[in-house]
Amino acid sequence: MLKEEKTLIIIKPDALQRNLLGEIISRFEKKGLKIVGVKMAELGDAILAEHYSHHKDKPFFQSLKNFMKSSPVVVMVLSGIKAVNAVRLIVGPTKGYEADAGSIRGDLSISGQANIVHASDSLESAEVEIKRFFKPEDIFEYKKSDFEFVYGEEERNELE
Ligand code: 3AN
Repeated sequence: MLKEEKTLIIIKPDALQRNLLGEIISRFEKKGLKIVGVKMAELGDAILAEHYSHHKDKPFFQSLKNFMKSSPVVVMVLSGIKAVNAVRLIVGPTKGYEADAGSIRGDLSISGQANIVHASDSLESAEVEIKRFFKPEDIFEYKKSDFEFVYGEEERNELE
C-alpha cells in the first residue's frame, strides 16, 4: 500500500552561506515532493543536543554543534509517496566526498560535516523530528495543481 509520507530536512549553514538555498529547494520541487512546512531558524544547544543525541559521545559533537549554530538554517517538511527514502536518495550518504554525483551532497559538498542538508533517516525519526521543529498548525495540507501529472492513476486513487 502506497502511503504519503512526511519527512524533515534542514538546509544547513553551509548551504545558506554558499547561496545554495534555491538550488536545493528546486531539486526537491522538481522531484515532485510537496513542501508542506518551511521556516528559518537559529538552532540553539538544547535543540541540537536533542537532534544529534546519537552523536553526543563522538569527538566531533561540539564542532558539529558549532557548525549548526554558525548561521541560520532553513527547516522544511516535504511530503510525497515514500518521501523519507526518496529524499535520502536525493541527499546522498553522509560524506560529500563519498556521495554519488547527482545527489545533493555528491554534487555540492566535499565534506563529512559541511554536508548541506539533514534528512530524516526513517519514518519513525521523521515523525519525531517534525514535532521537534514544527507546531501542528505550521504544517499545511493542501492540493497541488500538478498532482495529476506527478503521480499515476492508481497512486492518485490510493493517496486521495
Ligand atoms: P546523516 O546526516 O547522513 O544522517 P549522521 O546522522 O550520521 O548522518 O550525522 C549527522 C551529522 O553529523 C552529519 N550530517 C554531519 O554534519 C555530522 N557528522 C557525521 N559524521 C561526522 C564526522 N565524522 N565528522 C564531523 N561531522 C560529522
